[in-house]
Amino acid sequence: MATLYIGIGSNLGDRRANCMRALELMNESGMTVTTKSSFYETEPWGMKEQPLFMNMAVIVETGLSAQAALASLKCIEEKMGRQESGRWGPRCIDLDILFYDDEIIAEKDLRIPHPLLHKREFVLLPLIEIAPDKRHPVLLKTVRQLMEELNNVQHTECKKQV
Ligand code: PH2
Ligand code: MG
Ligand code: MG
Repeated sequence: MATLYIGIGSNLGDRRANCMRALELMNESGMTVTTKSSFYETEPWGMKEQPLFMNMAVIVETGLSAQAALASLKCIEEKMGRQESGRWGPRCIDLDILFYDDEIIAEKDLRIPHPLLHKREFVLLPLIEIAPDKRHPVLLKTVRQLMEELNNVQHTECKKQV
């Protein structure tokens, strides 16, 4: 079994319901969700002119390889009706692998750890809630340390939902 960390985002339709539906589909696809963060409503990063996102992060136990997990997550995105909207455009659901155990993978379609995770408050803030001491296998810093470093250079609005 491997431990997978996944970042979830949605900024179209019923954003919370979309995230919850994705969790159900993950549970049905060999990825057992064991821990989930709160929801955070976050300012769009990268491409500003789009609706606010709802973001969360989850920890999953799985027997799937990283490649198979990626294929299953893409399949869930498709099933939920995700349309092509460009690199950072609006989407009803986005499921990104952040870490897969301590593996480092650099393939054309699969890069783990997620290459931008340390630059994104909307990823680190939910992640810090569920895995503050998880160490980034390339940067060799914990999620908490990465968040502190990012806070020194950039701040984007992320509102924890109650
Ligand atoms: N996802 C993106 C681009 N920008 N901004 C926020 N706040 N949340 C996201 O999930 C997000 C984003 C591309 O996947
Ligand atoms: Mg993404
Ligand atoms: Mg994605």
